[in-house]
Amino acid sequence: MSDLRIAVLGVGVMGADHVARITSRISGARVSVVNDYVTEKAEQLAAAIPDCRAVADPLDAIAGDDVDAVLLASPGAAHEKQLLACLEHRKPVMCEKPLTTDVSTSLEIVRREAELGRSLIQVGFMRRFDDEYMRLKMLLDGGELGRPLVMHCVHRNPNVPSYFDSSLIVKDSLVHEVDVTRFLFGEEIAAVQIIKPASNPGAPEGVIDPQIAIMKTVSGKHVDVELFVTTGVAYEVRTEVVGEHGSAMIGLDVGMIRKSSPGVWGGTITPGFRERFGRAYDTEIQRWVDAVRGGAATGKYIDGPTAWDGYAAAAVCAAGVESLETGRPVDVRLAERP
Ligand code: ISE
Repeated sequence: MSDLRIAVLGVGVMGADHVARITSRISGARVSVVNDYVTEKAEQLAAAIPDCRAVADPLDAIAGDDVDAVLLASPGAAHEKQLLACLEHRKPVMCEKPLTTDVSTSLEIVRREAELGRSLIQVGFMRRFDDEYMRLKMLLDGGELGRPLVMHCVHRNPNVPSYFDSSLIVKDSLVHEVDVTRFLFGEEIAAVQIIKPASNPGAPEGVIDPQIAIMKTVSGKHVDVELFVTTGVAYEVRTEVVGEHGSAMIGLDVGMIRKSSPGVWGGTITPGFRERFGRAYDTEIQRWVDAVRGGAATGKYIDGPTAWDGYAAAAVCAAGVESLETGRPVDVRLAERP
C-alpha cells in the first residue's frame, strides 16, 4: 500500500511539529502539501521535504489530487470552512482543537458528517494517547478502584501567549480536562462552574488566573480543576481519581530523583506541553494514519476522539465561559446525538 499523502494546513508551532513528526517518525505517511497564511513559511517547509508543494489557498490544498487526508493545525476560526471542504471532498481529517469556535457550528459539523454516514473527522485531544492516561483509563475500566467518584486535576502552564484572556483559559486549557473527564468516566458533563480566587499579580492585566473549575457529570461525579497558566515555573498536569476502593494519580513528573551536595534532592519538571505530550502526539498521529489507510476496508477513517467529542467539549466550555461571567454553575445542554 502506498504512503498516505497528507496536507498540513497551518504550520505554526503545532503544524510544524506535525510536519516534522510525519516526515521523520510516522510510518505509512508523508506530507505532500503544506499551507499557511504566511506563504513564505509554507514555501520554506515544502522546499525541505521531497515531493511536497506549498499551496496558497487552503481549499485548493484540501481539493488537491495529491492529498488523501488533511491535518488541520490552522487557527480555530478557519476550521469550520476547512472541515466542510474536507467533508465535501470526502477526505479524512485530523483536526486540532477546537473543532470550531462555537457550539452551533460544531454541531453543524457533527450533523454534516453524520449525513455522509462515514466517520471522517478525528479531533486532536492528544491526552487520550498518553501512556499515563491510557493506564489510568484501563485501571478504571478494569474496576479495581470500584466506581470512580471524584477527580482532582491540576493544569499549570509556565506562561501563555500574549493573546490569552480569561475565557481562553476555559476554551484552550480547561477543554483538555473536559475531554479527559468524558474519556475516563465515559459520560457527559452536566454542569460547570468557574470560581475566581485572588488573581496572580504576575498575570497580564485583566486576565483572571488562577481559576477553579467545578464540573458535575450526568451521574453525579465531581471533578475539580485548578487552572493556573502564568506560574512562571514549568508545565504541570496532574490527575487524581478517587474511587470506592482507592485512588490513582498520574502526572507526577517523577522521572529521575537526584541527590547532590550540599544536601539537596530533586528532579526536573517538563517545560511545556509539547515535551510532556510529545509521545502522545506521535501515537495519536500514527494511529490516525493507520486508521485512514485501513478506512476503505473498515469504513472508519478515525481512531480516537470524534466530531461529537469536539462538539461536547465546546458545549461544556461555552457553559464555563458563561459561569466565568456570573460565577454560578451553568447547566450543559447537549443536542440529540445524530
Ligand atoms: C494549549 O493550547 C494546549 O493545548 C496545552 O495542552 C494546554 O496545556 C495549554 O493550557 C493550552 O494553552
